[in-house]
Amino acid sequence: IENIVELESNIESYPNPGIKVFQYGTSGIRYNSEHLDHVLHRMGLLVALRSIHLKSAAVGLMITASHNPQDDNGIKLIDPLGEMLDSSWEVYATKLANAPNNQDVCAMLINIAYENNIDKKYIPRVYIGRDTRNSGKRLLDAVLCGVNAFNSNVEDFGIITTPMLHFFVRCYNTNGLYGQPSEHSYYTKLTNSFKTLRKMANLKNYSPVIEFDGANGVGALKMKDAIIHLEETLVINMHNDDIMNTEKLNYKCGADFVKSNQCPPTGMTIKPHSKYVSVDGDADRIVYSFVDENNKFYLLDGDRIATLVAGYIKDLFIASGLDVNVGLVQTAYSNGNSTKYVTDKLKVPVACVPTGVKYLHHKANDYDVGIYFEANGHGTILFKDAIRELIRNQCSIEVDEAKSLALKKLICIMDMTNETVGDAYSDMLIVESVLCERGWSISDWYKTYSDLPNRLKQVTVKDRNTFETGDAERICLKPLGLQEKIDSIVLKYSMGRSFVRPSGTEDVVRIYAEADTQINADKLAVEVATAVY
Ligand code: 16G
Ligand code: ZN
Repeated sequence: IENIVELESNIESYPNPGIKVFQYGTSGIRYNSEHLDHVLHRMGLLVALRSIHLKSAAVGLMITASHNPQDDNGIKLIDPLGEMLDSSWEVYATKLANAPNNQDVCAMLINIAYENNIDKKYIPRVYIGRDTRNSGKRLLDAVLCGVNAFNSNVEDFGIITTPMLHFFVRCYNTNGLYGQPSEHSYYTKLTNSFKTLRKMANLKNYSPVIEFDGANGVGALKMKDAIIHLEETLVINMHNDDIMNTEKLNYKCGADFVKSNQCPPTGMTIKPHSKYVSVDGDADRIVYSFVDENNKFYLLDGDRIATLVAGYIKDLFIASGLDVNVGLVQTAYSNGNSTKYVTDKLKVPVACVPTGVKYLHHKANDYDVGIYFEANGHGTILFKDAIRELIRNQCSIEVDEAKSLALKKLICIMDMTNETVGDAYSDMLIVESVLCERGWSISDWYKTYSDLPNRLKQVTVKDRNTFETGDAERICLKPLGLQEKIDSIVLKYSMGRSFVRPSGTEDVVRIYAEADTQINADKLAVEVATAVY
């Protein structure tokens, strides 16, 4: 840091009004956009410093509040391989966001530089993107002011999806091996492998028609661009694509609405047995759904996608003759029957970790091929570098036709996957590939296993920090005695399971319950909620 006076005057442009205490949580910082200017400015400063620390590697800053309402906004910071910000720096982010006055911000930055032995000779490189929210442009200016305090190389990609920005960051830092940091490269990489695989696929009951619910956000905008690349493979009918009226963003539509309310998105006509795809406000989550001839609603959420993908990949490896360890990572929210199906039927090992993508992502790295999905529709597939190489090498020398075909298909799946983070577009291509390969309609997919009836509830408590969980959130350690109460309640229910955890994003405690019937799941949730009060 050359010039403290300059830095101080930069910091003065965005003082902290001191209205709210922020926390860099499981998915960055999110709040009503009115109060975020100083936070985004400081995140601009921090991300530039992070890049200097990482010797000019590109780091990413995404301005988004995902599935939250239009009035909110927020930030997600991205590390060089497209992964989420390292947790030691999350602590800095929280401290900086809350520093009361300008001198504190300046002192903190100097302290971070000192603690990390940061060598100021490196010029930072910062990649920026934002979703469709109205406040995005104003907050971008705040970010730019912060980033430019360090004379950074800045690339503003404008309105893009969160997973696109993750992808671009990784592309830059891996010298083009993963693709180029451009939308064109992103679409061609993912879509070309999709089209190649499609040429090898089976059709039968499969239908290429998709009714796309864009949540009136960036997912819709980008799907319109993608359609050109998908010609002759998918028929995508666009709905909820009104990005001009931003109050419609995520409103009664999109992946979070459909998953949370277990009902079809509004804003479109729902026809029996059509295939509905809903994404969220920054297009990192996806769920499928349909209704039958009696208008009964069926949801195919992250658990379903995970089981579909795990089964397919496992089969491809068996067919390829390669002995590779494929595993699935879930959270406590995953439906008990999905876990059972994957373990007993697919014979794929399942790990359970606490809620939050970074925990799933981390755990997935333990397998040669790690598939992870949260029930809410956020997930991807991770291939170890060595496995990637093994597949490609084996494919180039394989003489057995069936094995060679399986290897080619695996390569297509690898190239279609955005491994940096959950990506609705990439996930959709993967799901469509597997469905087509299997020759399945959406109801065929649904028939693979049946979900246990379940219920989510939340209760407002005085202090959610008095709740502490263990064993990947499946047991409640504090308050003392609560778990014993939950155990004795659960015992009364056939197939009963329930857990309680403090939310990482809101001031509430969440309760999940599942049992043999919907009535019982509801009752169980109520009983456990009563024990929590
Ligand atoms: C965040 C997480 C999401 C998780 C949710 C749980 C990321 C990118 N996002 O949105 O994965 O499901 O929090 O929220 O990690 P809760 O703690 O309020 O239940
Ligand atoms: Zn999202």
